[in-house]
Amino acid sequence: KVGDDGSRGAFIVLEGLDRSGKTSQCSKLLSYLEGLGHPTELWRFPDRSTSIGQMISAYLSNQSQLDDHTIHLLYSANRWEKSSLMETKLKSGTTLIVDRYSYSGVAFSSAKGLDFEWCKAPEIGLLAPDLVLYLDITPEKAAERGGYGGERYEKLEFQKKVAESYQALRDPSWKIIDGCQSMEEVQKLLQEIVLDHVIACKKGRALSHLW
Ligand code: NYM
Repeated sequence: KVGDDGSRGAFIVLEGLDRSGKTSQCSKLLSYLEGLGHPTELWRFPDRSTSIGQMISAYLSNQSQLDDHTIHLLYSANRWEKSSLMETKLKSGTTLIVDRYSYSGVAFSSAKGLDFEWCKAPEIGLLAPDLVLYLDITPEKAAERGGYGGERYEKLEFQKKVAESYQALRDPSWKIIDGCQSMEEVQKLLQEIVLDHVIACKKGRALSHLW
């Protein structure tokens, strides 16, 4: 079985606005990599299964009110509480496909007006992904897709600010994928890039930390 040879898994993050197609693409990537025999798991943040995650979930569904700084730190704590397990999985050869990570944390909170550097600070020292895939779609296109639920943030005006924050966070290593293409076209592009990274990580590329 691939992964039993001491090589590590790849840490792959998908980012984008709400309704950019991340979640569907993540599950397709999981089937693709599993089909090729690469041990793979699908993760997402916020991870609503923990007690911190449940506080986040209550906040998102407007069942609780929290100060912007407080919820920001909870999102970060939710990543920290999972970080040692993530590292163990990666080192044991499992590739992690992760739906949102620290970039969502900074993009959404700074869109509310919180200081950009302050937003980045609690993420310092978390594992850095090997690859960030950004599904690029305009806020207007995302809104046209419909399906914004009743959750916080799912409003056109706010998503425009989130898009600007993502723009400020982008670095040249990100792969920007035009998210307006068909689901199949997007998936085909993602598969090629992801497979390259899975292979590079197997060959022993070192894990690093944010930022
Ligand atoms: N979100 C997600 C944040 O505001 N900060 C974070 O750190 C993360 C990981 O949670 N609208 C926001 C973005 C989403 C919302 O995520 C719920 P999802 O992927 O829709 O379950």
